[in-house]
Amino acid sequence: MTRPDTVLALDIGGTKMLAALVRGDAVVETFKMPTPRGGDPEQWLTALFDAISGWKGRYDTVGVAVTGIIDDGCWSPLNRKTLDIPERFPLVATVKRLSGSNAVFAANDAQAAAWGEYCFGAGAQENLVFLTISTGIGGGIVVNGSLLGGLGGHFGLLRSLDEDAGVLEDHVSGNWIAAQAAPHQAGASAREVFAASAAGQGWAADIIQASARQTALLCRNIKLMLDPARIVIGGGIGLAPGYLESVRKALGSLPPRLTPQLHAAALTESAGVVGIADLAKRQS
Ligand code: BMX
Repeated sequence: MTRPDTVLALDIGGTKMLAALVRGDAVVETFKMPTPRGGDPEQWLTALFDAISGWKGRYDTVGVAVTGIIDDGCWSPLNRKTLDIPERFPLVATVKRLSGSNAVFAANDAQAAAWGEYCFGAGAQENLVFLTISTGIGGGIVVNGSLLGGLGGHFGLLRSLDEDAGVLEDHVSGNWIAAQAAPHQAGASAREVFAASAAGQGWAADIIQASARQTALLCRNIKLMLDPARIVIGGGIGLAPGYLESVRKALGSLPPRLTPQLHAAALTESAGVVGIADLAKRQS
């Protein structure tokens, strides 16, 4: 028997794909698999729905949060280094076919997580900016109870005046941390870099501090641009042991009025599925 209050929520990021059955802020059941590095979204989604085929009949509405941008139900990349997908993949139509549901809503992953934290997590119903420091850097902005859509919050794609420097996330996030570690520990993942730092490896601590300094500068600039009551930080890097403290230290001594108030994401990796589930229910 279908539970009308149960939503199938998918969160597809550059590193992992998470499927969850969600009721309000409660995650009832989950399934997680790595985001394949090859193939295309059609194959990835087919594999994901095959894996959760036992959930059929337990949901009506489907919410899909993805890294990248959604326009008219179609999914496109903004930074192929974060996830290399074709332009304007027909995401909503594909999920409708695979799920058998006609109530499918898609949004950017970080915007969905921002909404989840605003409604049920560390947002406390105040104006907030959410940052996920993960494969890339994603963001979401909630102002006066409304979530900004479209490109809103795509802080990872900010550029400096140095045209050759590329985009911000290519100097901060998980992909960058792993690339910086290569000369010290071949093939090390960002998670392994944090482990090496915790084990006293100075090279690893230096990489993490360099990332944290960039994130701190981003938070200072967000405070000046949007003056959110709080900046909620999530993502595999953002929630890694010691990272948020490193960002706070890197803020340095700012006048209190200019100091961003940083909070760890309360919903951790569930923020995206909880947020997209609520957004999808509001649309259906
Ligand atoms: C990139 C961009 C954003 C995304 C952010 C975090 C792509 C594919 N993604 O800036 O849309 O929110 O990365 O992505 O262009 P994640 O996979 O780290 O959650």
